[in-house]
Amino acid sequence: MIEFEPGQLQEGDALVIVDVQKDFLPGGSLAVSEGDAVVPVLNRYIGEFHQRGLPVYATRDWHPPDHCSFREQGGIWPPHCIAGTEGAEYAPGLRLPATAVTISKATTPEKDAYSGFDDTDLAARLHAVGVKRVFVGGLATDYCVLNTVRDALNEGFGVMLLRDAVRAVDVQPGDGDRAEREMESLGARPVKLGAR
Ligand code: VGL
Ligand code: ZN
Repeated sequence: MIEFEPGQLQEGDALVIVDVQKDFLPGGSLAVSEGDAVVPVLNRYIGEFHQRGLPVYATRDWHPPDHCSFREQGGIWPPHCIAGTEGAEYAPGLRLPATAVTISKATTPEKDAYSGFDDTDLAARLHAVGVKRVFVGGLATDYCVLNTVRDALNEGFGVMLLRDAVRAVDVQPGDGDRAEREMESLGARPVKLGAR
């Protein structure tokens, strides 16, 4: 993993925070083990980006109540992140700046979507403001982070994976580790922000 100094952040960099929502935290309906541990780490990243005038994006899983990914409807997940419910709120303590852009995703009942780029305007928004490189962290490593990173690379962005700011669902043990290796093999660089 590469230690990345905050001073190396530059114009064209953006922070993309994936699905840091209550339902993915311990106690939530689709809890990610240690999911809450990403919050203070991301707050530090948010501060470094915001302070430099670099844009911050936050995706959120924003499902209709009858989303196809829910077990009751034959899907594989317990109902989670239903639009407008408490479980879909951002993690308490996540200090998103007022200028952060929210990207709601997976809003179509009959279509599953893990990536923040899937049927959203995230790519267009990033390109429109000259973003070249995205720093990605959040939940969960093996689903929405993985798919968001894959699409970011396909869209031509450089991708830095914030290794200390992700956690995995690990439906099968090792899923998170495998996802990290896959992201690296596709071209994402695993980094963490060093001390200033
Ligand atoms: C996610 C499972 C179901 C995620 C979303 O944000 O990684 N995982 N829906
Ligand atoms: Zn979901």
